[in-house]
Amino acid sequence: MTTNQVAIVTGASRGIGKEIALQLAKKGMKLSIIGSSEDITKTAEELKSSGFEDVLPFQVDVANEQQMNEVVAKTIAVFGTVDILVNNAGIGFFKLVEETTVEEWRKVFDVNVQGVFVGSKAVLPHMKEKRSGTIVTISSDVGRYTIANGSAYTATKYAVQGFSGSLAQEVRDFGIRVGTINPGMVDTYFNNSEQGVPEKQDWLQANDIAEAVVYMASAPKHMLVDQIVLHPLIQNYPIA
Ligand code: NJP
Repeated sequence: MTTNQVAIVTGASRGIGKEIALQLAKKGMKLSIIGSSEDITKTAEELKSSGFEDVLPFQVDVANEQQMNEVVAKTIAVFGTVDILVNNAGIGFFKLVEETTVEEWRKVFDVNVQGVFVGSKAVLPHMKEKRSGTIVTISSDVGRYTIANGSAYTATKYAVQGFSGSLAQEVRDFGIRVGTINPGMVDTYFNNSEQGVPEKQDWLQANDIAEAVVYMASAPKHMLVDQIVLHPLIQNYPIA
């Protein structure tokens, strides 16, 4: 990864995405950061007050194709290019199938799956034209194995794995790398929880995921890091 590269990070208002934005800024990258709430402006202000001037905030919904196309167009107009897209925005809830409503099912698919499709589709023409680019999607450990009480969320992350694998093969001849990061439990605000509470002190930290993104994006051009799987040591999960 060289300085002066340009990244778009979705879901950067808080949690993992905010830390990814900070770590990429520290590497000298110019950033467009996306969130659906006003909090995205606060994140941009925090980054700027830490000395990272090249940050554009966008309060948009990742599932909205027109809005995401506008983000990419504005990023290219201001910063000149897009080198890296981090599809991080995501939501989750954990319920029995019969307690899950169709509205909840649609919403989680809109953000977690359509958001990844729309964001990736928006950057592809530019990346194909310049014959380089990296698309990193924050998937989940439950994109690799199933859990009870999480059917909708788990289904979205399996969908994201299928999408990313297929896209990786579609664009490798254009010098574009597509990979996923599959974390276990991470201390964030996910699923309406609190970040930094004592119960989560042994979980993965947002910075652990941000460092994996930096590794994936800064790999030598001839190398594709397909997938990074990481769990907290305390998490009991099936090891393949
Ligand atoms: O969650 P949280 P994480 N359009 O709630 C944004 C995956 N993951 O950091 O919309 C645009 O702290 C929201 O901003 P705002 C997970 O599936 C996590 O943990 O302004 N942005 C906020 O910045 C997800 O893909 C764990 O409120 C939207 C961010 O998304 C990723 O990690 C485990 C949006 C969510 O921050 C980041 O989640 C795992 C929209 N429509 C995978 N909707 C874990 N934490 O344990 C939400 O395996 N956002």
